[in-house]
Amino acid sequence: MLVQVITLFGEMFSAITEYGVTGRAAKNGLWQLETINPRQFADNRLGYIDDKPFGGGAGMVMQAPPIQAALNVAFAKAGTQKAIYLSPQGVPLTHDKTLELSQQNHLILLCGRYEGIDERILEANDIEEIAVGDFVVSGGELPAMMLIDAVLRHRPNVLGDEQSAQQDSFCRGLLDYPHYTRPVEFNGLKVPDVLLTGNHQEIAKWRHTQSLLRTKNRRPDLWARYSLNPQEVQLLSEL
Ligand code: 9D3
Repeated sequence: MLVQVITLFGEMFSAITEYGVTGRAAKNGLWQLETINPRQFADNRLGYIDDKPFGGGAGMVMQAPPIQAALNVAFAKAGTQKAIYLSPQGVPLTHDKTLELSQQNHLILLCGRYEGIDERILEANDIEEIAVGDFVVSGGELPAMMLIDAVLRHRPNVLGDEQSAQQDSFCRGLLDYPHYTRPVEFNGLKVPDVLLTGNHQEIAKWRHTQSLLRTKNRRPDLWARYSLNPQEVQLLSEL
């Protein structure tokens, strides 16, 4: 998968090209990152690509021409005209969306800084706006890295055989159960007895129940959409 990112801060992306699961996947040739700095298309020697907003107000806006030039470079290489703009005004990123994007062989991501980009970029191109949550961060780079990481987890051979994206709890619509490892006692706190019994069926039931209870208590939004099967109704009735 070729991921092209239009950003003023390409160096930040070493977080995903050099570390962890995504870093290993890059080393194994499962994906590659290319960053395009719109500064190289600035109309001035200093590389400024931002200007004051028409209509006034605080902050600066990224100018359309250098962004369009960067997009055109990416479009030509990818052979597609679709791009994603990471933006606080976007549709929130979901598990389903990351799965859909993982089917593509190219991704083109556009990261804003300052107050964002000139709106005409969005009017003139086939661009999807995606946000990562209802909170504010300082630019599109961290959200883009979250998206890339989440997408790559769905690609073949990115996760080891132990793990798999299908085991990730969100694809079942429930939160994960709690995990424990040695020592058996820590700060006077013991590992739940059932996990020490070796009874795999009872352990699976306990974990499933924990997932249900956590989802119900912490994520009423997920719980409302979740439909319990008869076995799960039984598990909850046993409490
Ligand atoms: C005063 C209006 N603010 C918009 C909510 C200004 C503003 C804040 C943060 C403009 C741009 C940004 C930078 N944020 C992102 O680029 C961003 C983001 C986010 O802040 N939250 C959730 N998802 C995303 S994706 C990109």
